[in-house]
Amino acid sequence: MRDQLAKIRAEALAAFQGAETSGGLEALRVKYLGKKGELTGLLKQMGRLSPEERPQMGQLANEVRAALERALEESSKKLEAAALELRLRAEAVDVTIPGRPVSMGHQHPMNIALEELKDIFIGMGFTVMDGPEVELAELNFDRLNAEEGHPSRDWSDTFYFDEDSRVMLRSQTSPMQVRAMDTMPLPIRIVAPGRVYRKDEVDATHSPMFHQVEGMVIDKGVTMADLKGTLSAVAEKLFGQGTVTRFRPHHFPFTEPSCEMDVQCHKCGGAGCPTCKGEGWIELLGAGMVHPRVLEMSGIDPEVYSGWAFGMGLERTALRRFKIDDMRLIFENDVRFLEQF
Ligand code: 2NM
Repeated sequence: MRDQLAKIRAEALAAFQGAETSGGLEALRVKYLGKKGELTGLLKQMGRLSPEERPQMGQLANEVRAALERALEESSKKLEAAALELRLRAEAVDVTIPGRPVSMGHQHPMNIALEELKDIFIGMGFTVMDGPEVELAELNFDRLNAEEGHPSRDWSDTFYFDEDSRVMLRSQTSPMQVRAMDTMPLPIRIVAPGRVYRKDEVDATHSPMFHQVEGMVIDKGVTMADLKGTLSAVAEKLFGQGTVTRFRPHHFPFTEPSCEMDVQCHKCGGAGCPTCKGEGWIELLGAGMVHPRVLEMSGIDPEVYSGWAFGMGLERTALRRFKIDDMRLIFENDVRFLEQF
């Protein structure tokens, strides 16, 4: 029996060492150490031994079992390490291979113009505000002194959602100024850029959706001189130092007095050329002193506070800034066009 144990031990140790896969090793474990394995089979014959021999053989058998289990564990670890090594080598990434070039996009010309404008106003202490495109006619019209019957409220000009003309796509970003007057502590300095919607046919200078940048200042003692000084400074920052501005009288329901600001054509210096269509001047924005009724409707006392506001079309500004002659190019997003900026 001692010989048989030694034989099983030697055979099993050699077999374990020679195993090439963990599956093969498991089969060998069953063969030698399993319930019906060789070692167990031998132990079942212990009954035939004399009482003196039995404990010695028992101890020897336990030693063999322990030795085999140790060897099994070792081989199993070796196989696992080898398998891992193989996998790591197979899945290795060569970090020295040159990468595929990524084609980088860039900002849309509209976004470039908007970022420039925002930078200018932020530099002057304005806060940028964002708000809903689906708006109440109350905020878009009533609170801006455009009463029932005002031509811009007509169904042929405005996108309404309901029969009662109460919910609409905003036609200007001024409702944001109303929200600011309703909620912000005075004084207020804000700009509100965003999409606006009007029922216009598409042509070289019109689109039913376009972008506006509107702004407003309300404080004690604010005058038309602040409006002219600030907006002229914006024009200089946008179009270069020495840019000449002029203000013409105009009419808006929400401002009194109202005006439009032109910049002298940068191409011809005011002589008249194709860029300014022979005018020498290019219209940039509408503005005015916030109407006392608009202040009152937001609970601001027009005897104490005054303010000025402006609105400019972003597409038109971008067209001018980048010397583009058709607004449709701005919206078509043809990369051959966009790549030029
Ligand atoms: C314009 C022209 C003139 C304007 C007025 C206001 C408010 F809310 F303060 F009354 N917001 N925006 C305004 C004034 C807008 O767009 C051409």
